[in-house]
Amino acid sequence: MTATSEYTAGLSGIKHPGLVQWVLEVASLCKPERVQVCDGSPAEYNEMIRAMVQQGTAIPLNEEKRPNSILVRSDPADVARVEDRTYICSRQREDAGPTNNWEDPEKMKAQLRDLFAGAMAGRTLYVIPYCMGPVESPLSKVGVELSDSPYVVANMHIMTRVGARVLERLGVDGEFVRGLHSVGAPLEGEAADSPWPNSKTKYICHFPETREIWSFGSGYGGNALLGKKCHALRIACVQARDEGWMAEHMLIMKLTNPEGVAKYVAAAFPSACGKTNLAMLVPTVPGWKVETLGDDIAWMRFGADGRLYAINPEAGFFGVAPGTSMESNPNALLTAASNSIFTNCAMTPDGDVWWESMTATKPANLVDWKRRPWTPQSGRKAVHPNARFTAPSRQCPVIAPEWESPAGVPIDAILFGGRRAKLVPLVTEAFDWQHGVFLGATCSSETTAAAAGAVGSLRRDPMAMLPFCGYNMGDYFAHWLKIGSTEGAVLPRIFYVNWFRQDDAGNFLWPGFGENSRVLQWVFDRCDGKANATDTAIGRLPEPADLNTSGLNLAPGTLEQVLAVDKAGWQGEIEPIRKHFAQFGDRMPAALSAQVDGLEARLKAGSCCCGSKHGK
Ligand code: O2Y
Ligand code: MN
Repeated sequence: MTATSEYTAGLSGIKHPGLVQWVLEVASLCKPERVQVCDGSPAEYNEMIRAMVQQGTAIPLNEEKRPNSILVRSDPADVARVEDRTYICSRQREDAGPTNNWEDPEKMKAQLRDLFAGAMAGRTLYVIPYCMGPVESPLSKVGVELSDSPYVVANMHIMTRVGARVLERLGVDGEFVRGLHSVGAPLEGEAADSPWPNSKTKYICHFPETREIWSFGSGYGGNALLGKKCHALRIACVQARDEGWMAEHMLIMKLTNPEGVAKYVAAAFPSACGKTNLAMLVPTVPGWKVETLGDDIAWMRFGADGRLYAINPEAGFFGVAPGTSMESNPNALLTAASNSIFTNCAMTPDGDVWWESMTATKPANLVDWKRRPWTPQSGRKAVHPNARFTAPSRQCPVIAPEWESPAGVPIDAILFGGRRAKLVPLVTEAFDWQHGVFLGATCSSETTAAAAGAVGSLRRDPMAMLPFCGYNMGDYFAHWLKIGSTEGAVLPRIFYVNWFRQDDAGNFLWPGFGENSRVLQWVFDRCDGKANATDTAIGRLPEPADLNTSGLNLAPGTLEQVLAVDKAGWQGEIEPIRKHFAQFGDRMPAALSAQVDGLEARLKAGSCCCGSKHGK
């Protein structure tokens, strides 16, 4: 079936002429077998699962152990985001900036049109109307993804709100982000489909000026589920700049103290720094409660009271599986107890999933993520390091009751962080918003496996947005500064945390996980004016006595080490920071360059400006 009139037949439920026209244009380019508009129903979800099982992509898991869940195994060469294939196609190269791959939009579209021509032959083109954020929230945004992958449809059902109610919100002329995705593997003749088609050619392209995404050749995660990184971060941050709000790579959590007072914290960490673990943390400090609103993305807008209100645009978690256990993150494990999709995990003989660190003892036999028999003696990992679970947020045992509040929640504190073995103290509070923006702009982390590429090297990852900022990062810093100077703004305090500092023998100094609640308590109490801090050259730090360490068994001197400000070491950061900022040329806000001068001056000044108590 290729005639436009036949495609039209399936689109009668769409009242938006612009959307109908676009779907028809795409269909006539990609030549799918048929077009199906997704309604977001459980029946449709089951149909996708059936299609994946039939294709050999998915295996249903044991109903007793993991109800309504499947295991999917990708092609071994399609396992993570592909930053080197990710493009920001703004008209001017400078508007993409030095941290993004850039191509001229018309040139890129011409190349993409060639790739997409006939790319969906023999497949179904799914029209996925989705809403990022609660459908009834003014802070939410609509997108439509056109994809030829049932895996994408099923994941979008969990990760976003899909279907008729979204089309309803869109009306006849509503704005929406256009996302086109194909696995790039047309079905020719009678040849059998592959369980996970994987094209050698991959392009993840963003056209921020026209709010479009074209993704070709990968079926995995952030490359294919276009609502997540592509829409909710790369395109949304451009919309946010234009409209005066913020789209950030941040978890959202609710902290409640023993007196029942609640505060909301948003936190940005580079990929795979334990954001999901922090979002769902089980506090070790008696009487404190942590609830989750989101684990990856926050959209924030000023409310009438001048505070920043955040929503989580997503409806599910696409979490890293390996390392997730009842010890490290019981709430994540419980969230994925049913109705979940597991990608590139191992399978147990009784039809459940397994991954490294899930249990203290390794199963005697497994089928690994590459479909090979595996035993603990195999001498290799059973699971890909970027194996994932896709699970509905509503199933999280500690989901905050207001997680879908249309108004969002008022943010009291913003945390930045990264994975640094040396130098960076456990927690530092910014002197003010501008200094906080400086801390965010200089975020750095030792890399992990969430993106394809080198593991273990240090990279600057401003506000954890390096792979996700859809425009020039210098302009992005300027936007942060502008937000801070908004009249009537009641701004969150900004902090920088590092759970990963090590001693000279390579041992972690801080136990992390639930013990991070001690740091959160200090953050909370700082916001309430109830905790002490001491001014240092790099910011305001707690003294060991200012942290609640009751019941914490740290070796003598460890707390001092994890909070130490190594002045000589920080002097060594000045030049790398200047170099990092220099790449943005005249787009770099002078106020942030002045912050480097300020840091340098404070470090040189010796003790005169350090060590002064900044009390409650
Ligand atoms: O999209 C992927 O393939 C994995 S990356 C990811 C997934 C969920 C949340 N965050 C990330 C990230 O890289 O930041
Ligand atoms: Mn992320």
